[in-house]
Amino acid sequence: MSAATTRTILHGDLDAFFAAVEQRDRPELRGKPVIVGGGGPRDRGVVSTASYEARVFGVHSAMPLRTAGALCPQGVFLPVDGAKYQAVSREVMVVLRRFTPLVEPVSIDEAFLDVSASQRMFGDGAEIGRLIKDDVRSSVDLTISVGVATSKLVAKVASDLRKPDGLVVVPPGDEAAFLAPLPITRLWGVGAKSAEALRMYGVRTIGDLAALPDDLLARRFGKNGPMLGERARGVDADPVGDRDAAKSIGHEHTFDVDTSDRDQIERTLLAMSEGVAGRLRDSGVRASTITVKIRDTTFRTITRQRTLPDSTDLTEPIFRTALALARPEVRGVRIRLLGVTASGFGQREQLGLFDPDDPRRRRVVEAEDAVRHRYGERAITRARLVGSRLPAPFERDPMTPVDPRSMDAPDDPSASDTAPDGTGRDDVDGRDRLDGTEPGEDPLDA
Ligand code: DCP
Ligand code: MG
Repeated sequence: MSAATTRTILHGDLDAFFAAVEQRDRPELRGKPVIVGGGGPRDRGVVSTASYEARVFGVHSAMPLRTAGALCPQGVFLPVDGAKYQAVSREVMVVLRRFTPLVEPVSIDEAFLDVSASQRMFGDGAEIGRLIKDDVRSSVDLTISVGVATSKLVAKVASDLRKPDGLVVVPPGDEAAFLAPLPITRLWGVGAKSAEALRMYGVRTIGDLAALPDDLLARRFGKNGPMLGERARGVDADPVGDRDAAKSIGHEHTFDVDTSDRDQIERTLLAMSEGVAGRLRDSGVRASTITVKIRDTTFRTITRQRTLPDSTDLTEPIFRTALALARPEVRGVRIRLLGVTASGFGQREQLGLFDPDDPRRRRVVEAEDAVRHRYGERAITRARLVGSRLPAPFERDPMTPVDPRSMDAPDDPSASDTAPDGTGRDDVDGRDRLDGTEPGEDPLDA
């Protein structure tokens, strides 16, 4: 690879994130097996995460809490404090942005960084990895494992290899040799189904996969097959920040029956504004532009947009703006579909020199977010929305995007983009969920 195309990519992933935050905040829990998720060892939910002390007993994420209780009866079981972890996550992302503007958060506790252009200022990839680890420790008192490589794919595998508190550097040119001895399941995007299918060809390690002929891979895995082979050889040109697709966050609703009822229209706008504001807060961004979309019974579709004087992540200004935009357009018209979208994002931290919002109001909103994260989107409902039968918000949160490069076997239902419950949210590996319940299970149903 020529110097011009050699990139330096870091992947950072916090260690036992939820449990580590709890151990940080309650020093008496340090060194103890801590299990975060649901209500406790008799709860029907699942483990969100376990401290490394608890992992020794075989406890891991997504395991039923009752199983964890049986394996580790001396474990300290704690509920999920989603709002707290989101806040810590944002602080960590701010630390990462000190080293490069090219930061791509992948989930609540991990991100890719392209530091190719930062090396003159901070040193080489390994040095930046060390600096990040030191900075995360001194800023938020947590450990982060870091992988350094020439691609996102290899950096991600590297960060996972020496957890906790790892730093693994893969020099340019060593990618294929580094990956070769590792089990195939370490390769990002190879799920259980693909691993099973590959086992039929005698593939156990990434090196075994790299040696398979492309035409065989194409026959078995379709158009993604040859890409699988390339990735096994450590080839991955995907740029950092490329899927910062969250340039906007929006909700749409199609009425069961087209309506001109003003109250129903306004309640729908309120519900969608609320959903959009919650997603903005979860993502740590504020939006400065609000767009409404209106489709009438004849399918005529218009959009109306307005830029706010101050960017926001709160329901009220979004709803007020949506209402002002929609009101003149919906009068006397039968409406089929409504949408509310927020765009023009800035990071909350970067805008946060002074907070234009009432601090008490913000505390209330944060408390609501905590309940929403724990019990689901519908747990807090404004009086005006009761009985409005609106669908749960369906848009993704940019902090926890689905890996769009997931290349599971075509017959693997987990490779589908749409969750079985039709919400479009990625619950496949539970990363999107903060409440420690089973996918599709209603936490209030316990
Ligand atoms: N999480 C969850 N349910 C899962 C997986 C994860 O709720 N099935 C949450 C809890 C984790 C956090 O996401 O703390 C980050 O996920 P990781 O996979 O990075 O796991 P950890 O950070 O806990 O541990 P590790 O040290 O292996 O990264
Ligand atoms: Mg982690």
